[in-house]
Order: sequence, then structure tokens, then C-alpha cells
Amino acid sequence: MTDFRSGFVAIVGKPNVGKSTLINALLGQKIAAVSPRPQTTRRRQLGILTTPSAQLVFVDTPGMHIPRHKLGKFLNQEAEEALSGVDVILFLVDISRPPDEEDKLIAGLLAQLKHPPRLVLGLNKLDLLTPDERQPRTALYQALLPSATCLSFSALHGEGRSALLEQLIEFLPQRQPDYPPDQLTDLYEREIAADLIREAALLFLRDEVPHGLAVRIDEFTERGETGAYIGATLFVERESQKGIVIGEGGLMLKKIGSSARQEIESMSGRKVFLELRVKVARDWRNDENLLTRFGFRLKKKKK
Ligand SMILES: Nc1nc2c(ncn2[C@@H]2O[C@H](COP(=O)(O)OP(=O)(O)OP(=O)(O)O)[C@@H](O)[C@H]2O)c(=O)[nH]1
Ligand SMILES: [Mg+2]
Repeated sequence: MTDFRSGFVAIVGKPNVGKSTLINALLGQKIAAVSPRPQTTRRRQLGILTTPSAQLVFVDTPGMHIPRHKLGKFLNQEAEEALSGVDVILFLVDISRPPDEEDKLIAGLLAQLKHPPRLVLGLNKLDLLTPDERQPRTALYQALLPSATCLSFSALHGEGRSALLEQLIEFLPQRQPDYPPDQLTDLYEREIAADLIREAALLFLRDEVPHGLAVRIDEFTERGETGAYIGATLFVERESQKGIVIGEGGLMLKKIGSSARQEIESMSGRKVFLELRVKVARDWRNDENLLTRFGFRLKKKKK
């Protein structure tokens, strides 16, 4: 096992570029919530992939963006902290759109790192471009970070994914694995369950609610043969949003619950009984006490 490679790969990039999709795809199992809405990921999460010759510990981060709320500030802190001490940084972008200010900002931040690890520029969503569009768009992104090794692929459909994996492994140091080979993530099942409930809500709800939504698991009990009981509360910011989440005759909440239950069951491989409630926590995204209660730890900046 002397040439076994092992190390940490931080995946950074704007919201919605496909960071969590890529990790789920490489692991071959869903451990992270994914949705068409930006800011789906709200905390750092490890995705651990062990092959016969390597262990890659992916660090999924909340998308980096310009903060508007205290929650936004937390998300950026999480992303920046994820960069310290990793072996490879995979800067993920959405190649179906031209680079914008946020991509440039992140590229600038990466170019300034004092002890840079290996840098890979990952051009994702290749499936959305015609063959003619690929080369000129690639050049625009490469110009943002010329020092990086550039690869394009489709996290969702698979094209180019194995070449990416090979390149990442090549950049890892020769080292014994940090985690047992069967461990897939560092989050507890109840934390993933909370994320999957929020993912289901993001899928079904209209624009005015999603970012004002937080999920707290109130109870998670094993019930032997019958599976697990999960009780959770969905917090919204305003009374008017509560009605939207519950829906007419409770229909919306039922839809969210049934979709989330299926995802949690397939993640955990057993039956789940899921009970959801909705409560108002006024303006929680700007309330440090409430942010802490929902599991976001805001840290003071060092510097
Ligand atoms: N067509 C296409 N869509 C993709 C691809 N990868 C991801 N997506 C879609 O992009 C959307 C966002 O994916 P996520 O994985 O949640 O993105 P993220 O970067 O983790 O987003 P945040 O957690 O908000 O920072 C989802 O609707 C995915 O299905 C791809 O290769 N091709
Ligand atoms: Mg994500």
C-alpha cells in the first residue's frame, strides 16, 4: 500500500454551479442536498470516496457570493475556512454561462493564496453547450486562473467525470487514508435528513419562501423493524409564508414530506416515518441567536 494516495479536495465556486451534484455523482450515492436554487448547501460537508488506490476527501462548501444577510456572511466564512489545509482546490464554474463578477472575485481570491495547493479549474455543465461553443467559452474561464489545470465535464450526465477523478488522484500526496473505507461523510444522518427536507421544500416552493426557510430535527428515534421516526420543524420568516408552506388543506406540506421521506429512505436504506410542522421565526436570517439555534455558528473574523 506504499503508493496509496490520500488527501483533501475542497470544491469552491458560486452558488448553483453543481458542487454538491458532483460530489453525489463521484460517490455514487446521494449525501448532499441539490436543487435548482442557489444557496442550497449551508454548511461544510465531507464526501469521502475510497478506491483501491486512493482516498479523496471532498469538502463541499456553500457557494461563495456577495453577502446580503448575516447568513450570507456565515456561508462565505465556511467556504473560506474550507480552503485552509487542503491538498487540492477544485474551482467549479458553470460553463453554460460566461464568467461574471462573482467568478472573477473567487478566481482573484484563489490567485492570491499564499501557500496555494494544486488548483483545478472545473468547467461543469458541459452538456449544455454545443461543440462549437466549448472552446471559446473554455478560453474565457482559463484566462481567469491561468495557473490552474483546466478540465471540462458534466457532473450530472457523466461526460469527463472519470478524467477529472484521475487528475484529482494524481494531485494527491502519497499518504495512508484518514477515514475508514466505508465512511461516506462526516455529517450525522439527522443533519443530512434536515438538508434533504429543505431540498424537498426548495423543489416545490415558489421564490418568496425558499431562502427564508430553516429546518430543525426535533426527534430522530429508531423504531427497530419499522424503521425510524423523524419529527422536524420548518421555520419560515413570516406568517404569510407559513400558509404557503402548509398549502391548501395541507397539500404542500404533504408533498414536501413525501418527497423528503423518499430521499431519506434511499439515503439511509430503511423505512422512515416523517412528521413535519411549520413555525414562524421572525427574520431569523438576521438574528444571531436564531442562527445559532439552527446550527449556524458565526465566528469572529481573525485578522
Ligand atoms: N445540465 C446540467 N445541470 C447540472 C450539472 N451539474 C449540476 N447541475 C444542476 O445545477 C443545479 C445546482 O446544483 P447543486 O449541486 O445544488 O449546486 P451547488 O453548487 O452545490 O449549489 P449551492 O449549494 O447553492 O452552492 C441543480 O439543478 C443541478 O441538477 C450538469 O453537469 N449539467
Ligand atoms: Mg451545494
